[in-house]
Amino acid sequence: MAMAYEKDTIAAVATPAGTGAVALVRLSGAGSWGVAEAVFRGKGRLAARRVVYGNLVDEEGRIIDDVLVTAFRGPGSYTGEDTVEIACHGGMLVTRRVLELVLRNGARAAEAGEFTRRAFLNGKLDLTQAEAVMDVIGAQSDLALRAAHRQLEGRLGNVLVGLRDELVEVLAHVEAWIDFPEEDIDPDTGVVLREKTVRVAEGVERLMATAEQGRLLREGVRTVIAGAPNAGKSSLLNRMLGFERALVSEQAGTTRDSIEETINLGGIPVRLVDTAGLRSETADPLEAAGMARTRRELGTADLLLEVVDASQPPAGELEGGESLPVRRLLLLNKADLGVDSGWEGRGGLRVSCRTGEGMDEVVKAVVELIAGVPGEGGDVDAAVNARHAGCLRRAAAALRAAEGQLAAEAAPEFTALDLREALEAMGEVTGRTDVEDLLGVIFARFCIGK
Ligand SMILES: Nc1nc2c(ncn2[C@@H]2O[C@H](COP(=O)(O)OP(=O)(O)O)[C@@H](O)[C@H]2O)c(=O)[nH]1
Ligand SMILES: [Mg+2]
Repeated sequence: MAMAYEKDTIAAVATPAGTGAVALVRLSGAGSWGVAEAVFRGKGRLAARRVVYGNLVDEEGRIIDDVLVTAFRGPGSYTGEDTVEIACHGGMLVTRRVLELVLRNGARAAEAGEFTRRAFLNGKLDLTQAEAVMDVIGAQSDLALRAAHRQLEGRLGNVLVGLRDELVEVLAHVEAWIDFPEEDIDPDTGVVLREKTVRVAEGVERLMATAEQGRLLREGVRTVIAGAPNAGKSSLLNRMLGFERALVSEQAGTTRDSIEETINLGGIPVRLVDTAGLRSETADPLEAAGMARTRRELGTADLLLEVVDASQPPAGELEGGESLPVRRLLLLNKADLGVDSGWEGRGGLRVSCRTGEGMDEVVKAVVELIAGVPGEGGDVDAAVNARHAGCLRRAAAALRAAEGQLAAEAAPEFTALDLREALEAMGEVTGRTDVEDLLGVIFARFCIGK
């Protein structure tokens, strides 16, 4: 693979700013070994994939730090270029001195994300994998991390490459009709091409459908706890958090403001929001403002935990109709006092925030609602992000249009336009748009017109 981007040598501190035992200064580019050799006095010379101990010295021969240096030869490195990693002591000052030293000796300060950008440009990663690097670093829960790792492995890219290859075959056939109109078109071929197009469209749409799950995994599930005053909403928040975060009182209307905390529920990041209780009327303007806020929270929630005092007969569910989230769970609280027979058949979970009864079931039910897999925290093969979803939506629309053209036996030029648009949109997801090359390969196999 051609080195598209080995012009200059970049350097950056790869570890977070702050004090630590060690810090890592990373160099990448054709000149990186040269830069390192200019400032390093080691017990032995740099060698690929070997760790060498020694000192970094400045232009006056003063020792800046003692370090471990690991060198890599491209393309067998993260960026695909020659790379050097300098592990120095993790003080803020010493780290800065090391970076300044390599910058004075021929390296340039890397821009944000430049190492990974080079890895992409040198064909080490596709775009989905490059994005997954950030997802792995930013992951806040096991499930999000697992999904990010799968994407880093290239699963999403592989699925897309498979779909794209199938589609390029279809396009090759359609373009053959355009290029060789005198060739007889096998009537069955049209049907087969249409079937293939539909198959690819379905694959793209399946990926698109994971976008919602991707968002929930990356950003967390906004979960609003709502219900009548005194139902036990604040008690539920405290129970789920495992400590007393919200004020609990037998006085109705204690919670006026929304309280938000993030917890890890079965591997899913869940943002719990405790709200002011909803009742039909109040004379207290502060409580009224709290209730208005609760309604707003409900409008943006991914999940609703509706808490009721089940020791009392039902007195009207949450109204609010269309503004309530689709995912909801009814919690029959205060089960320790006994559940009123009026709640039978409502399908709620019996819980007690006082004794902890039913809390495991709540966790299980929430995970199931979000991940769709009971118990084991879900198994997400691909969870596309918003950028992917945008490209995939365009691809799906173009594919469905192509399907229509094929069904109507329209002029192949129109079909080809739609198919190309779909391929381009799919290529944008991975950043690989080498359709012309692929067409060449397929045409070579085709032997059209002998
Ligand atoms: N017996 C019993 N009392 C509860 C339970 N959960 C909450 N409470 C009581 O109900 C009252 C209201 O609780 P709170 O969490 O402040 O309700 P909120 O207004 O919905 O936030 C408090 O006195 C709690 O101690 C429960 O499961 N069982
Ligand atoms: Mg409360």
